[in-house]
Amino acid sequence: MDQTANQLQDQFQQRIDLEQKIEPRDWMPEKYRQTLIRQISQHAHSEIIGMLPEGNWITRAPSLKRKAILLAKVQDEAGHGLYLYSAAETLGISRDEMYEQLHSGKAKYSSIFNYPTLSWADMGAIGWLVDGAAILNQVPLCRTSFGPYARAMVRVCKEESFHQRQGFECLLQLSRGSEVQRQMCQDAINRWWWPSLMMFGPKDDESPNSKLSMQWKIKRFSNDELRQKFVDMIAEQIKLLNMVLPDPDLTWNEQTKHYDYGAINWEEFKQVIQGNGPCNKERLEARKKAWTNGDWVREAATVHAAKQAKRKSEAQTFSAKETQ
Ligand code: FAQ
Repeated sequence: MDQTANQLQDQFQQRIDLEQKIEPRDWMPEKYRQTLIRQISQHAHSEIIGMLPEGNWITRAPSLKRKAILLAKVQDEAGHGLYLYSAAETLGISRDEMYEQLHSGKAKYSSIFNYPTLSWADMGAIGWLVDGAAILNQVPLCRTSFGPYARAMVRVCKEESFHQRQGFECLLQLSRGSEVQRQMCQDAINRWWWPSLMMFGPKDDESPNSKLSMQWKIKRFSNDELRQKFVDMIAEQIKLLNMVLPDPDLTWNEQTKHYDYGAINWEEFKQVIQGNGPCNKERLEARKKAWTNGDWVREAATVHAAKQAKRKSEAQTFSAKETQ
């Protein structure tokens, strides 16, 4: 690396250390740009694919109130995807390229959305556990070093925390209901608990991206630190539901002041992120179909925009002539 490149790298790291935000037009190492494109686009894909498991229950919500809440939540996730795609675009990648990476399987999305939603209680479990995990991971991202990502996350987090509360409230109702409702609630918790722990990513010593992401303050906490925070939070909240977490090894550790928990099935995680989870194929097919079906809309919008631009430029030429 020549001297100028070294100086640029040093200045860049100094700015990060001083907690200054990096903006799209600032100089940045190519690896920083690529890491952000990877993380932000995968985050955006997760929000969009994340609409599918819950969308599955919109027509079957048990009341008008629950249907309205679920519709609003799914719509919020679409909004999160759009802010995030926009933030990634500021790094020089187009939205079409990002979709292409998703559809070809090159880009990942969160493992959690490859599990099926089998009962209404899953809507509560997703809100409480999945959005709960998402918030713990995303609140620190409001302080991430890249300005557009940090700013997008502020609104996302406000909405996610509302989602989590509605999920908990949904499960609370079920937990106070009939025996069948209580069983549904416990069953949903049993199925979503371990996949939620996997959302935080591999163990720290097996997380190849963490070192640089922490140095560049893209990530503020490690995968294991956030996972532990989540376990500590949920192990307390579940007491209010009078339910149990499906982990016989979950115990309070007086020395560490944290909950110890059992072994995560990392082989399952690996399989899911390699495309072999229960719903991977179905999720990707649904996205690809939506893309193909949206072809005519994109074409019509492009033609409309070109017409508008032409009319605007003709009007400008006309008024310029008038004033001569
Ligand atoms: N699933 O080296 P690390 C939501 C990949 S949004 C799939 O530790 P990193 C809202 C990782 O990409 C949920 N892949 O990676 C909602 C990497 O592969 P690559 C999404 C995973 O980036 C709620 C490899 O493993 N949230 O839930 C997963 O430093 C309800 C090695 O991993 C975000 O995206 C996984 N769980 O740390 C919507 C938050 N974990 O790319 C609807 C932003 C790891 O090198 C309903 N992202 N991998 O091929 C992050 O904070 C980070 O990217 C981590 C992973 C923590 C996810």
